[in-house]
Parts: sequence; structure tokens; C-alpha cells
Amino acid sequence: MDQLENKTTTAVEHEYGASEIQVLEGLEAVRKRPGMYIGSTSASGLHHLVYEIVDNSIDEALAGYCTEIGVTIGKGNTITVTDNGRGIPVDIQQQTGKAALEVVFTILHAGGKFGGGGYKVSGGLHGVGASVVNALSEWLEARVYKNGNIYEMKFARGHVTQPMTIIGTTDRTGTEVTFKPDPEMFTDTTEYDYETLHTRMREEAFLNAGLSITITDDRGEEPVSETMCYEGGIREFVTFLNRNKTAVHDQVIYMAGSREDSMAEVALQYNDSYSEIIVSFANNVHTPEGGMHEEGFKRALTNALNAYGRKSKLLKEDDKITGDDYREGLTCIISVKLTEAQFEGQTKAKLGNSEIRTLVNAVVSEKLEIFLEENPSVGRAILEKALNAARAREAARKARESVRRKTGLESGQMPDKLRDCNERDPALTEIYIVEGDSAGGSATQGRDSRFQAILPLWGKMLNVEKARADKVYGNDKLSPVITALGAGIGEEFNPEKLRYHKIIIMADADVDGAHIRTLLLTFFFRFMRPLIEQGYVYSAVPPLYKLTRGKTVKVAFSDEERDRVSAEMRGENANAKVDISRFKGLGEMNPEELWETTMNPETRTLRRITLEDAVKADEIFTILMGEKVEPRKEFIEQNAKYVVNLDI
Ligand code: TSJ
Repeated sequence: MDQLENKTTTAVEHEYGASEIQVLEGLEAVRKRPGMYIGSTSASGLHHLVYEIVDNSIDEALAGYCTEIGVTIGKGNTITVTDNGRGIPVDIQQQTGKAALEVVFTILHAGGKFGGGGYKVSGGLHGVGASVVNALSEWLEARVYKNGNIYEMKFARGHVTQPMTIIGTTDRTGTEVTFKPDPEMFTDTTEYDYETLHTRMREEAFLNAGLSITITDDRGEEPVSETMCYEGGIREFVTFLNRNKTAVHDQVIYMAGSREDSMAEVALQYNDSYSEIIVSFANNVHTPEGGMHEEGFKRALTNALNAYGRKSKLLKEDDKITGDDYREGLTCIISVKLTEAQFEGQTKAKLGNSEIRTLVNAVVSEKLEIFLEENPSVGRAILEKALNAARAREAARKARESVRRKTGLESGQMPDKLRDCNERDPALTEIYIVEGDSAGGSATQGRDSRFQAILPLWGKMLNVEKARADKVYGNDKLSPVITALGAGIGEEFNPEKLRYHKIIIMADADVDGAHIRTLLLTFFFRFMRPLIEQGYVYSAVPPLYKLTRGKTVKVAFSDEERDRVSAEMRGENANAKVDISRFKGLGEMNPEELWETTMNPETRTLRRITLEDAVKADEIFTILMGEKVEPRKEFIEQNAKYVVNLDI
């Protein structure tokens, strides 16, 4: 606090000098290239604004001064974030002659650089975004409760519209920020999705044990609100992820340790499914590409279980159990905190600090050994499960070989239903996976056969929840997909062998379409995960409406677009008749319409499937196909009215 004077003022006046001009240039740069600062200006960037602000409150919690955070979506899609921390400093900074509060919102990357102390753990990752959010907001208002006063300051598109003013007195401390994302910047959508924010805030609550986060949606007639606070932290995260599955042992195993400025915690529990779920975080930032913390964990898990198996005689000399076998049915959260996190990889989502591998390895090796010694029944259950996995893997290898011989997989023979393209370079080709023969027919006629292949799906669905690789190879619905993609499945999956670099799921916007998307995504997630991780999978976005006025035909992809386009088509003439019909399915479109709206790379929209989409699909699949009846009933009840737009 040395550069901050402890003085309060009712309205801060200052000269507009060189620094002010720099400030505006900084924020102008954000408005010129918003994608550089928030990734994109689509829905994901819109939601990112909220995380940037909330991160500041989380940092205050990590510093030990904040216990409650509120996030509210207001009418008009404004966002209010509140916390009960110390309040952003309001003193005048000597360097700039401005209140720290103003600096936070007007200087790029100012966060974390003032005050000191508060951002230690985040290593400069958090708390840099308040000025970016300000620059991208039509307006933003901040209120700080501190020193017995309520300070208020207002901005519009990054410019100060009301200098810092004391508007009242208070006996509490904290910060409250409300902003409205600028529609000039977020041209796709300015509408917040409650579920997206809810999911992310729940994650933050799990990662910060004891921190209470309340999310509220005030847009409807009645407010919707949920308070999330988990004393058990990531232990409860694991329980939550396994909630629809059957656990192999009751207790969640929890291990934690630290060294110098870094700390690591791991929570895990096995369930009776065959999928591996490892979700890792560095400084509360999700690292879907993994990295050193995951490597350290996997190595330690394999070594500790091997050692225990040998020692307890559960493993024989010639039993060969792989790391994959030990991770079958594992649900695990890894959370590390470190001072200078290095994020690498394509999407900066992979942790590069090698000292963290050593730390996680040491913590898990030591603590897991002790746990297994003290809980031999759990140790036995895990080892038996891994032995089963190893046996199944061997059986799958044999099945694969026999299927290969029978179906000529090796000889490169393609499925009968595949309408392949002429181009051979996978980087230039796409495959549309289409449910139903009639849609398949339109797609085959409408496509550009130079680079677009069509694979219609048919036959009986397989419960991939309970299936291992051997069953999948023999299934008549999924085996053509495996053959057409050409890259194998499971541990043999090799993306370098892919025959197409765009895999596009094209299904109707109805319940059946949602089912087929859920099935395919779950299948890819379980058996070809790198396909999703490396961004090869897309969902086609077919239009919902067809609008006709005389000879003019247009389409719309949402209700809002339908209303806008129909107004445009009417033009001056409010009484002009625009005929609006709803596309009931892909099969209803003729080949030209399908090409123009959904398949032509120049005019179509493709949604790239993320790992989160796949995790969500996997979860829905587990509920729909799993053994537990209660979650299924609950899901169907809750989703009955939305089931048409299952957003996957
Ligand atoms: F960044 C922000 F303005 F967007 C924002 C910051 C938004 C919200 C909702 C909360 C916060 C915030 C900042 N909450 N708590 C803090 N704490 C500080 O900025 C702070 C307070 C005191 C001291 C100190 O050393 O006395 C240091 C800091 C960093």
C-alpha cells in the first residue's frame, strides 16, 4: 500500500495528460480487436466477461478476505457481481494521480499490479480483465463499500461518465460491479445463458472450498437462484461427477500437499463404468489439454497401484496392467496452485511447469500408498477392477483382429452406405454423418462430391455406456463410422490416420436429432477422445424457418432471426405478406436448400464441438442409458419442455 495515500474524496478531479491519452488508446485497442483479449465476440466471449470480473472476487477470497460472491443476470442481460471483500482501493495513486478504482477499470492489465499481496496465488493470471470488460461494455458501474463510505464510479465504453463519488455511508465492505455488454461488440448475441454461468460458478465453488457463490437469474417473472458452497471442495466435486453412477467404494480418496510456493490437491473415486474422467485445473483455470499435473498424477497412480498389487499378492508375476486399465471407471479432480503458471498448447490449456509433475507425483505416491495400506478393501476393489479391464482389453484386441479379417477393415474396404468424396487429402475433406435415409439422400444429392462425403446412419443403437471396445466394433450402427473415419478406436486410435479432418454431425433440431447427437458425441468421447480434444468434430446448424415473399426465399436459424428477417422482407410495407414455415426436419429440405443453408462452406454455420459439449453429452447419456432410475425420471421431467432444444 506504500504508493497509496489514505485519503478519501467526494469527486476526483485530474488533468488530462499523456497518461490519459495512453489509457484511451489502450481501451480503444480492446474495442478494435476484442478477440485478442477475450478469445471471441460470440457467446463464449460474452460469458468470458463475467469470469474476468468474478476472478477478481475469487482472488480476494484466495487472499483470505472474501467469503461470499453473488452473480446476477439482470433484465436486459446486465451482469452484477458482488463480493464481501475489502473493496477495491479508492486512494489516489501517486504515479497516475488517479484513484486506484479508476485505474483498475481504465488501464489495460492494471489489475494485480496495485495494492500488492492480493494476487499472489494467481500469478498474474487473474485480475487483469476489469478494464477489458469495461471497454467492451455499453456501460459499467462500480460501487465500493469501504472506509465507512459507498464510492461510486460510472463508465461508458471505457470512458468515465461519472468520476468517483461518495454516494452514502455504510458499515460493510465489499465491491459491486454491474455492466451491460456492448451490442456493437457482441454482434452474435448479448443474451446470457443461465446454465453456462451456473456450471462455471459451481466449478469455482468446488475449487474454492467453503466459498459461497450465489447465482441468480432476474430476467424472468420469478427470480431463479442457487447458492453453492462446498466445505468438502474437490471431494464434493468428485461426488457430484459420479452422482449418476455407481461408486466402487464409498469414500472419495483425497490427497494434498505443498512445496515452496506451489500446492496440489487430488480427489478421486472409482465407479463401475468404463470411462475415465480426469478434470484438471491450474490456479482454478481449467486445463482440458492436461499437462504436467496430469502426467505426475497418472505416473504416480500406476506406480502406487502396481506396488500395492504386488505387495498384497493381488497381482501375479505375469499380470500386465497398463495405466489405461488403472484409469477405467476413474473420476478424478486435480487442482494445483502455483506462482508462475506456464500455459502451453494450441488453446493455452495445457500446464507446462515441470516442477508440478514432481510435486503431484510425490503427493499421490506417498498419500495413496498410506491410504491403500489403511483401506485394503478399497485397494482390492480397485485392483480387481483393473484386472478386469486388462482382461477386457485383451479380449477386445482379439475381437478387433477377427472383425478385421471378416470385414476387410485392413484391406480398406469402406461401408456400403458411405458416399465418399473424390479428394484424397484428409486436410481438405469433410464427412457428414446423417441420421435417416431421406436426409442422407438429400445430402448426397446436395453435396459437393469433390470434398464432401456422406455417411447415413442406420441400424440399432448400442448402449456404449456398458460396452467396451469389442462390442463397439461389432455394432452395426457404429462400426461403419469407425471404418469410414479410418483411425481406429480406444488405445489404438490414431488421428493421423483420419480420412477426413472435418467430421460433421447433421441431425434434426428435434428429440430424435438430440438423441443421435448425444449417442455420437458420447461414442467419440469414450472411444476417440482426441477427435474432440483436437477439434475435428462439428455440429451442422440447419435453419429452423423458411420465409417466402413472392420470389424471395430466406431462412432463419432462431426465433429472433425469423422476426428480424421477416421485418426486413416486409420493408416499408407493414402489411406485405411473408409466408413463414417451419422446417420439420432435414428430410424436408430439397438438396439445393440443404446445400445452400447447411452444407455450402461459404454460407453455412458449423458449431465446433468442445470437450465440455462432449462431457455434457456423456452425462446425459449416462442418465438416459444408465442403471439408476431416479436420475432418468428427474432428467425427463426437467427436460420434457426443453427436450426439443437439447443443446448438444
Ligand atoms: F476488478 C474488478 F473491478 F472488476 C472487481 C474487483 C470486481 C469485483 C466484483 C470485485 C473486485 C474486487 C477487488 N474485490 N475485492 C477486491 N480487492 C482488491 O482489489 C484489494 C483490496 C485491498 C487491497 C489491499 O492491499 O488493501 C488489495 C486489493 C487487491
